[in-house]
Amino acid sequence: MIKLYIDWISQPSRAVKAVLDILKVPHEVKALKIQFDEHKSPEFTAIHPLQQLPLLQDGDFTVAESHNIMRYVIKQKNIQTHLYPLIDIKQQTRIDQYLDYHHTNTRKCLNLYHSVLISPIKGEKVFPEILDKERQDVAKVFSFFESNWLKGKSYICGDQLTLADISACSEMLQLDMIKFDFQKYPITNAWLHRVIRIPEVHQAHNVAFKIIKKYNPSSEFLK
Ligand SMILES: N[C@@H](CCC(=O)N[C@@H](CS)C(=O)NCC(=O)O)C(=O)O
Repeated sequence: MIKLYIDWISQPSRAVKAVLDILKVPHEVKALKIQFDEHKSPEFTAIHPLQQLPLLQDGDFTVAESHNIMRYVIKQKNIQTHLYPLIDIKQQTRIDQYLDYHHTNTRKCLNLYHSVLISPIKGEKVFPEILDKERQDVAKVFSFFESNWLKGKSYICGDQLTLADISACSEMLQLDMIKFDFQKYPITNAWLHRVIRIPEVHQAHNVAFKIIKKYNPSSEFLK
């Protein structure tokens, strides 16, 4: 059976887990804790020298990179799904366009989350000018969601849920742990609520919700 190595607090890990669950692909979860350097163990390093999660193992074939893992499973198992339609090259290309954008744009949410929540826990100094820049980066991402990715559409690539939404939702929701004001971006906020209500996506965020409950108990996403 496919093995999926994840950390529940890792945004790309949660996104892959939700996709495998939606597609009902049998798999065994191997949960590691980055916090305790479990992804740097000799055993894990032997299968993935980059020491990053998520990782998928299909027999002796190893697949890294969250978006690549999602596409691999769909192509390998020839799954017909609107998440990434194998028969529609143009829609695939649209989805890939977002997924490529994600790494160097939406993923910047991670930096702000890290500076606000993780750095103080670790005793790391956060420079105000860096924090300012991270806030600006996130504001730019959210503004672009309002004005472009979600403009006139229910989902990033049209009227149906795709891999793009699941990846983006997992990344952006991490900001709920630092009480980000999602209501400043009403279109994006409504879309986030729509995506997180999907049972498999919600379930993949169980651990994230525990952290949200701790740091942001009045979060709208807990209701
Ligand atoms: N582009 C990668 C990003 C993977 C990534 O950054 N994973 C983080 C967790 S969210 C990780 O493994 N960090 C551990 C480390 O770099 O030491 C993907 O989409 O899978």
